[in-house]
Amino acid sequence: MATELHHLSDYDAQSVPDASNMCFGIVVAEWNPEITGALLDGAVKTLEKHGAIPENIHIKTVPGSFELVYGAQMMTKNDGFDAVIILGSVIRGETPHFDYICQGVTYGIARLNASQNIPVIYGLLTTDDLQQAKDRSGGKLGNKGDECAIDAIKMAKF
Ligand code: RBF
Repeated sequence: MATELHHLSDYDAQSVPDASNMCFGIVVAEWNPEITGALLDGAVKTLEKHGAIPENIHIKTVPGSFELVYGAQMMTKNDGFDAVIILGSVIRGETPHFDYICQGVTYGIARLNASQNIPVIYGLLTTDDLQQAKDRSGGKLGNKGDECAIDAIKMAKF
């Protein structure tokens, strides 16, 4: 699981299906916008790199990561999408809030995946500090947004 052992933007391009006929929904949280903006940038660029056309990438924002579950649920009810990606960044603070938000989002997205027919890809960075989030959103450990795009294409094909 340790991201130190896994560069988030490294993948075998041969194993990625063509995405030119696929339609994607992305829900992105507004909290920590420097991070979530970089995640979104990575996800969109990687989807397009594998053939997705910009008109078939639909982006919606929600106020914070906790709202990602609702946003994803609304998107899974739209039959037009082949996969939905959620993007958020939760950074540990001084109160237990971090744990509640992370658990809520994780459980909510898992439930959606078990109950809906459209795969929802989990792009939530849960880090102890801002630097760890930067490292994973285009920094030294790659970009979680790239990884989510590849997972979305593969799961859409699945
Ligand atoms: N949302 C995030 O996406 N990332 C955070 O790091 C984050 N930290 C929060 C810390 C506190 C103390 C509170 C009250 C909210 C935080 N939120 C964060 C917002 C949360 O996901 C949600 O938008 C709000 O709780 C409203 O439902």
